Amino acid sequence: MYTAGDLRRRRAAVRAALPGRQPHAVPGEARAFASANIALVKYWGKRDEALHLPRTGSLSVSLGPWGSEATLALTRKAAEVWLDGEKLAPGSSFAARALAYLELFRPESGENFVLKTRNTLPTAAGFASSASGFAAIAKALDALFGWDLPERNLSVLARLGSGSAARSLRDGFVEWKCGRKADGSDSYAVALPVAWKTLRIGAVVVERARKPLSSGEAMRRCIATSPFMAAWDKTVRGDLRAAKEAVAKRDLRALGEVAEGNALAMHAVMLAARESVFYPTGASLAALAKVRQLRAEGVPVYATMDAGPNVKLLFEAKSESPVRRAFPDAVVLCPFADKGSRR
Ligand code: 2P0
Repeated sequence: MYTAGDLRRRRAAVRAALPGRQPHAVPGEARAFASANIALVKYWGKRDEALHLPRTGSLSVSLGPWGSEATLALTRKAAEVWLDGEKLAPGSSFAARALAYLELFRPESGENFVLKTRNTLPTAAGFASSASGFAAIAKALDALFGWDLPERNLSVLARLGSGSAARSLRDGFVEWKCGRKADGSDSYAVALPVAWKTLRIGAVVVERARKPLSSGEAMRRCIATSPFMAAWDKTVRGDLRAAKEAVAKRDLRALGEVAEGNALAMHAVMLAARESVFYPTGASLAALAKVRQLRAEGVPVYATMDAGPNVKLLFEAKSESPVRRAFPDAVVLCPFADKGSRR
């Protein structure tokens, strides 16, 4: 997956994020939880593949109690990866990715990891779990080895697992800073100090099958072939400013317009790639049309989509009834629900 040079750079990034600390043989196990997140201004494109460094900043909202839990322990036997109570074959895609990541943190004394992950995301909601999964693993490493790392360093470590995992260490609104440095030490996420209790996220699942093309692959193709990539980078910078302003004012209309426009612009970048990447299905487009219809009827609801066909809705508590009537199967999440109430 990574060249020898990439691996050296990844190891150097890990060492830099662990000042005065290192992995060492420890008894026992450590458990940690991280929330999933939905990008309102998307991360789409890397400037550095090995370190998962983005071309632009991005902004997300955390899903609070919905995410992933990771439990880590060391063993003298073979490494193991478990997902939701099932032991995965080492070659399966999540196990291979997780083990390649954990390899960066093996103690010099040679122990392997036993990783058990569990998702608290409602499976019916169709959210991706790689962001919360890798953020939970980074937190569990911190707890297992007793590092007590600053959050910024943890965000850097999570990013080396999956880019969007950098944003999954904090609750609420989170900005992942693009950074400028080649080693990525200034590309980490920070929380915005805004609580918005009435904000709701609706998940409209139109397809459960795995996506045919990974987002990493799709990003690469867009960078190599999409004529809209340069316009995308510029669009994101403006959207990021506007979205932060809207969040500070808790202005759903302003935030919704930016988030919906940003998501569709990202899909336009993909549509223009050669060969085109097109994740939405007819059912996704029908859901988007329904969102517009609701807005025309005076219900402030906005849509966003990631690298897949499912649609996520953004609205406030006061619009919950008409939104639920229009999307009876939607799973409605409260990102600012009190911790613990919905685990
Ligand atoms: C995001 N996505 O900002 C964007 C929007 C998908 C669409 O981050 O290759 O799994 O591990 O850095 O984080 C999905 O990409 O990619 C993603 P890698 P990741 O949420």
